[in-house]
Amino acid sequence: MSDEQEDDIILAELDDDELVLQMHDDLYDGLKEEIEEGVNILLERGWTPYKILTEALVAGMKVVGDDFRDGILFVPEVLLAANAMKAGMFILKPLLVETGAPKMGKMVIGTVKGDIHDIGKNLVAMMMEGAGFEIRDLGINNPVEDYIAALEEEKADILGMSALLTTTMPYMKVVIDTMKEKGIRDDYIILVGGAPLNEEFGRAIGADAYCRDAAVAVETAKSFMSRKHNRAAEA
Ligand code: B1M
Repeated sequence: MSDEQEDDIILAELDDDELVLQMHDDLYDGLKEEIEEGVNILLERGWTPYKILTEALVAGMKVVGDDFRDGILFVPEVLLAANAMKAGMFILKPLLVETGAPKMGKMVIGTVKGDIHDIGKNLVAMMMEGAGFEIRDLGINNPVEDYIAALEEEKADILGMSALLTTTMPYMKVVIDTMKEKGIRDDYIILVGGAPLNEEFGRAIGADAYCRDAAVAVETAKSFMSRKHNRAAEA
């Protein structure tokens, strides 16, 4: 489509399906302001923040990922797309984060050493907060010492680790093994996630569970926390 034609598109005049497809295109092109506008329009039309996240933003990012893999997009373009995605998430965050909900437990979360991908991890943190968990977000590129220090400082219940690269996912095992050596592994529920992981990997490294996406992370965390509370009540 030519620039002139693109200028003609008025997002508010598109129906929902067209708007979502246009947002996928805008994410692909790294158009931050258009993504912000699209998110606001969908909110005004009564879409839930979660539906906007999954159908307009996460689904759009999948196309970016496929073309990045196939050498059609390169790092600078993907960074622009990531910034546009973050701008959309920024609008949705306060809407996903309920206020006054009883606290379900505390989670320390971070992307592992060597890895700077943080969109998925941020999404998990947002959804967990929305479900009533307290979150200490350690950001990206975390060595084992940072995870352990934060877990102890926060007296956390859950450790969440994210990795998006096949080269960084083995670091999760380094963290868990170090916790075992220190005799603190069983003090925490350990949840792991990220696109290249799967259940088998989660089991193999000794995590409590692999979480396919942010919604699964919330459900898994809730179920482990209720088991923990039941055990405490029985003791
Ligand atoms: Co990168 N990158 N990247 N990248 N990047 C991938 C991961 C890749 C699959 C692209 C591809 O080739 N198709 C590929 C990895 C290949 C591999 O390892 N086999 C790749 C590569 C190769 C690289 C570089 C090496 C490229 C280079 O420099 N040559 C480089 C590495 C830098 C580094 O980390 N050291 C790099 C850099 C980048 C950018 C900086 C440009 C940018 C990151 C920006 C940012 O995050 N701030 C980027 C991006 C954006 C991607 C893709 C396109 C999108 C990732 C994303 O945000 N997805 C990605 C392609 C892809 O994944 N298909 C790709 C959306 C997000 C919502 O999904 O993160 O999967 P995801 O999170 C989900 C679940 O996985 C789960 O829940 C989330 C929400 O539902 N989840 C958890 C995630 N973490 C969890 C933690 C939990 C629970 C669930 O804890 C409890």
